[in-house]
Amino acid sequence: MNNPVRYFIADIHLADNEPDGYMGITAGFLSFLHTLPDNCELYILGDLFDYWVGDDVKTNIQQQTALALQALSKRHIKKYFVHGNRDFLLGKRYAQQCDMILLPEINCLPNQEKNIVFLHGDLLCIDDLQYQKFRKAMHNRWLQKLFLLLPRFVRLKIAAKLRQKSSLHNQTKSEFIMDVNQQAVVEVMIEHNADIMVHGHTHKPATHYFQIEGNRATRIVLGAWHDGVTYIKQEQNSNTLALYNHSFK
Ligand code: LP5
Ligand code: MN
Repeated sequence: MNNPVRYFIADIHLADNEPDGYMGITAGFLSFLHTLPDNCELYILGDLFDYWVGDDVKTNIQQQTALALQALSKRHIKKYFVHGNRDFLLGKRYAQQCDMILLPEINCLPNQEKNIVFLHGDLLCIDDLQYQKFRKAMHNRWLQKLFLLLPRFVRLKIAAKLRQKSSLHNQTKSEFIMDVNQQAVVEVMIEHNADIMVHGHTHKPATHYFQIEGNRATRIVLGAWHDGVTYIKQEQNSNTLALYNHSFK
């Protein structure tokens, strides 16, 4: 193997409204960035922000995060971003500000004989028919263009309404419905010739082992950052990935 140290994170849900002086997600995230070794790669698998209504809405958290990510470039740390269901509108302009590369929905990294496939994870929740319908609508290019033309305060109001509706809907959905569908997992892994899958979204950090066509397969799920730091690390020149969870210091 010949790979740099790699980190995968997702579902940080950065927001502006954290109380002052509270050692919460923002502080925890910024100190995590400081601990990254020089020359590593950081893969952000979506929902970096709690919601995103356009690159032109410049909030403190957006600015602070861009500066922190941009600063990593001085230490030759490469950043990659996959959109989540909360920040799918994060655009090229902001990515440039952070000096991070925007990636498609599903991506592969070569690893030994097979690939590591990584994605946000919402695509795999196919039993949640309501959500998949909603997702399809949200990903309509024209609707997105129209939304981005709206005044900022209107966009923020719509986002707040959608968040409220989502929380309400989630209370009525079963854990099973909101989790990934195993058949969808297997299909994506076969299509991308992968024996390891990494994703977030479900907020259920765990490592799952199973078989695909008689061969061992692994799915590693990243946690959300509400309770602490959670990431997957691939050591330099190693083909294994490990999940780490610890509380904010
Ligand atoms: O996000 P989370 O964890 O709560 O739940 C997700 C799914 N919900 C969402 C919605 C997001 O939270 C809202 C994001 C706002 C982004 C910014 C606005 C950009 C608008 C752009 C317009 C082009 O993704 C949730 C899943 C859950 O994950 C688990 O997978 O279940 O899905 C839903 O809650 C969808 C509902 O089932 C159906 C949605 C009903 C919406 C009703 C529309 C009301 C319109 C009001 C507009 C003013
Ligand atoms: Mn998500």
